[in-house]
Amino acid sequence: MSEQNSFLKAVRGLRPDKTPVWFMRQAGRSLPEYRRLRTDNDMLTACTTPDLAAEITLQPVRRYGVDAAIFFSDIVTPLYLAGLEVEIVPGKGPVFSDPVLDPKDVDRLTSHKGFDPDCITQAAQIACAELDETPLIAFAAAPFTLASYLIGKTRSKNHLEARAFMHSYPDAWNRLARWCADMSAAFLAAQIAGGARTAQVFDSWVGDLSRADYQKYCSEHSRVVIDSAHAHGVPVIHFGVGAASLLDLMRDVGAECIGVDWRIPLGEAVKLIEHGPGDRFAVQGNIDPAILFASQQVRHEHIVQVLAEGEKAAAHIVNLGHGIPPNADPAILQEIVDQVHESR
Ligand code: 1CP
Repeated sequence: MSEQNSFLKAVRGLRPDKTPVWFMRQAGRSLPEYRRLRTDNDMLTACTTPDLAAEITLQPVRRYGVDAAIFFSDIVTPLYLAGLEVEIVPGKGPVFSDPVLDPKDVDRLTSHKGFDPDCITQAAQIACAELDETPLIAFAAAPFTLASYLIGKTRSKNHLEARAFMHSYPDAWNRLARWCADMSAAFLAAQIAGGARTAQVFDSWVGDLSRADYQKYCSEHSRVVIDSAHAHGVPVIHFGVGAASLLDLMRDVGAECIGVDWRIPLGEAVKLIEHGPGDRFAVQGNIDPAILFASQQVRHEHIVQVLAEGEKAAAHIVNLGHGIPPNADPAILQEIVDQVHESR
């Protein structure tokens, strides 16, 4: 696959002739073909059955003609493969049977030393064989976001339990976060071995952290994950929700491209991310998922605005500011892909 591919060029901060577009959660519940496949298979079975995971990965690429595929799986798949008891509860998300409540729970978790990556690599290989020129994005969670599902009996508002744990037991937190980083790194490695050409690190819930706590408790662990992708020669997109106050710190963790949510214009994000003249970063984003439910004219104008803001970055990959909501209309997503492709 040539580095002339528009998505691969843009990730590395070089402006391609055509602005690339893909969507977070493009493989999933908004697609009728996904819902059909999932009726007989629970989520983690779909994630660990190579033919199914590959097929679901390919569905949105066939349908929309997006410029990249994202590997179909979940951030907790490596932990499930490592033997942890976890269920993906419909409408809710991952729930672990034995959550981390105190430091000795961390010792129990970290005794799981890894997982068999074969089903992941095979799924990526099957998907890449059909994708041909369209790149596959590997993904994994950043340690804070992964740990936020492991800590506490319920998922607390603003991830209070995870943050309380990190303050109460800094040593145990660091061991847990480092273990999460190693699991995410191994998950990326398995996808890259199967042919993925870029990695996206999701730190979806990082926006709940203060700048000081991000630096003290999280950035070094996120760096482990990003460095691991770089060690395989693959560029990285680093994404967080509600993370405008952290963008400069996230940039320092080392990814080539920063994913931005819908809360700030891309031009403002670029000013926060770039440290000075000549410092040119790629950005990804940031269509407001809410406009998927607005009128055609509102949508059209919003996309024009996002594209104009994207011109302020070295390179721009169009995406939503977070994942596709399950009740979104695929016809509207198609319209967005077409508008972006016709734009330049
Ligand atoms: O019942 C179903 O169909 C399950 C719904 C679902 C799907 C389709 C879940 C449960 N995960 C996924 C797939 C998924 N998860 C992908 C597939 C590829 C694609 O984007 O098309 C990816 C990249 C993820 C990553 C993921 N899982 C993240 C990070 C991205 C984000 O949205 O911020 C997070 C936070 C999760 C946890 C998770 N898994 C599932 C849900 C509903 C959630 C979020 C729960 C919550 O809000 O806490």
